[in-house]
Amino acid sequence: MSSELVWSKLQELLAEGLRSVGDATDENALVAVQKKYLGKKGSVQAYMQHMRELAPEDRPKLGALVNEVRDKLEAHFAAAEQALRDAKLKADLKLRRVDLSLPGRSRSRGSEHVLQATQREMENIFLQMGFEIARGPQSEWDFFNFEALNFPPDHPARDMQDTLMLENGSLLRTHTSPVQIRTMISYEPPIRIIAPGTVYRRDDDVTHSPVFHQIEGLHIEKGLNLTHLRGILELFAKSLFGEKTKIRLRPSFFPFTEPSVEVDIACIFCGQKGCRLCKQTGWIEILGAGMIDPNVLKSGHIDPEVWSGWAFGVGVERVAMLLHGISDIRLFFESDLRFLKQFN
Ligand code: 2NL
Repeated sequence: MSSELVWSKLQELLAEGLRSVGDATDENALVAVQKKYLGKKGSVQAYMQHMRELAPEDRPKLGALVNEVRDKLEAHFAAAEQALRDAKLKADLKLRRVDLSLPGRSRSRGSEHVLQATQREMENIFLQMGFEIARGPQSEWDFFNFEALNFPPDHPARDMQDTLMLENGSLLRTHTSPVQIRTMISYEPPIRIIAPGTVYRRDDDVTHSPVFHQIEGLHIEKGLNLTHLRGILELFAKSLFGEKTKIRLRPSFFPFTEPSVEVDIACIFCGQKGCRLCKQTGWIEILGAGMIDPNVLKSGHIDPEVWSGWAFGVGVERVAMLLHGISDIRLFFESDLRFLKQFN
């Protein structure tokens, strides 16, 4: 074959290929055409077979021509492929009825639970005063929950009626005092800690929940007395309920403190005129406290002849109920968004 003939045949092949591309109406047809002309055994490549028939000086020219035809066809294929894809997308979009002007579905962000917020607020007051936060297990041994705290063996709190017992002989802590005992054993005084956390009792009514939260505080140092307790707890009450809040101490009893006191705040609802919430007394009880019983210090490996200390316990639910005027403790645990959203 002469180089002129090869040249004109290649031009014909190019024209034919371009026409076939134009005739292909879908992607499958286009791929078939592509294979026919540009595949390894395609008709463009087949022209290389004629190389040997040409004069040596014409051979590079043939190679260049074949490449040129191939490039042109390839460009055409790519353009046709893109055009098919665009047409398909357009047809697809025409079928859809998407109203892009509709507002999106919003997902609400979670927020802190009112109890968590109250606990954090109380923690911060003590952190500012230099107390540290201590934590411990929620399932405890009788020793840390009762024995080390000077509960006599027949104390009613140790009864199954009041405490949730576990099968391995441990129990669900009824207060966070065990954390304080563990801290006393593990650290040298002076000690200034608070132990916030979940506690459990067999108790269930509008003001008692079987699961509730408590913050206990412990201050052990040389020469502490009730005035130190009073000073810190007064500052705590003022920070929580307002600068003008007055407190009073009433004698009470706990197995782990001696003397023991109940701390009241002047009624924040009626200004001490007497109302339903303070039961006409003008005072509302917020926490229990006292000087740590020497027996309890000994349980914590601390010498009561050298060190003295005071401790307190306050209910997180009780404080949150007072701060927000909530009358039923169960609302905290029902996860009803109509209730929870009021505190955001
Ligand atoms: C209350 C009363 C109180 C304590 C808790 C305590 C802990 C140790 C030693 C001595 Cl390790 N005391 N804690 C003291 C007095 C009262 O809680 O009514 N809480 C809601």
